[in-house]
Amino acid sequence: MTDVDRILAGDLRAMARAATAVENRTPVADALLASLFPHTGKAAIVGITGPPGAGKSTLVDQLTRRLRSQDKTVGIIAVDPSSPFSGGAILGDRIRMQSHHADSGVFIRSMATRGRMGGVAAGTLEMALLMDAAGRDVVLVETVGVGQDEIEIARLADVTAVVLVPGMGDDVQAIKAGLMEIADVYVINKADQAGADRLELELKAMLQISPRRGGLEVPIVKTVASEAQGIDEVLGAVFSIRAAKKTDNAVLWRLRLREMIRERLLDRLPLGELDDAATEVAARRQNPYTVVEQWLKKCGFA
Ligand SMILES: Nc1nc2c(ncn2[C@@H]2O[C@H](COP(=O)(O)OP(=O)(O)OP(=O)(O)O)[C@@H](O)[C@H]2O)c(=O)[nH]1
Ligand SMILES: [Mg+2]
Repeated sequence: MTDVDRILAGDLRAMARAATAVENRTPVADALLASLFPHTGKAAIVGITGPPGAGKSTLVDQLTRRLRSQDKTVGIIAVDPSSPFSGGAILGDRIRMQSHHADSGVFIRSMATRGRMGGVAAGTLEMALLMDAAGRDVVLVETVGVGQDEIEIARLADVTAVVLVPGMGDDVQAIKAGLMEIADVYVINKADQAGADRLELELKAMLQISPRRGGLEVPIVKTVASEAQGIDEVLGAVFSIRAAKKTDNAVLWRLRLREMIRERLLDRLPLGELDDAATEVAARRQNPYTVVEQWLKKCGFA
């Protein structure tokens, strides 16, 4: 039996080996993923994003419980934006997710972005595809919506849920425009706290002024994730959106292919050679446009 066969059969140890190869971006990973690819496209890949502390991990945990009670297998990818110097976030998630560790129906991996913009999407997509090929019914991808990463997540997820909480100051105005653009469904978590109704009204008003492109309705679901309230409603919304969005696949793949190319180029190109030039540019002895142009030429892009 090859590793590909083992993964297709859902073998956890083979999956874990492959996941490590994907994390380390070894050539083995690409070969493996190429063989697995024809077997992907079945899992529901769901992005869960939103501001720090909104309750994303709690929601992922509850969604997982509910899915498991329906006998669905789950993959969880926690994308950790923290730098190697402040890697606290991941630990909290790991501890919270430990309740699933004895359950072979839940496969959990975290991906560190290590501060690399754009780096998250390719590796995370590949991790999701690995779980998809291994027969996971649903893959939940948690990212913190603080920068570019959540936009990247929308490119790899079939459905993106943006988790918001009441009392975010000027509420809707305070929410990053980027988060608003990618939401297929809004989850107002911590609905046990004051201001949930107001936030819902503001979101509805905002959606009326600027509806989602493509004309799909963007549902708003209120949850108290810590009390397992609203979980079925979130799942219901996610699965109906996924069914409605299916035709978007070519559009998604166009974005994904661009991202994969960007990622592989960054891996292969001698970026280190730019270090000296960076010093020169910072001192205004060279201009960045000429530096980039010359470097691209040197790399074979005439
Ligand atoms: N009151 C209330 N607290 C909640 C609810 N959901 C989660 N929490 C709490 O909010 C805190 C943050 O929850 P997490 O699930 O870690 O939030 P997160 O969005 O994953 O946080 P980061 O990954 O660090 O960005 C925890 O103390 C949870 O117990 C809720 O519905 N109501
Ligand atoms: Mg979290």
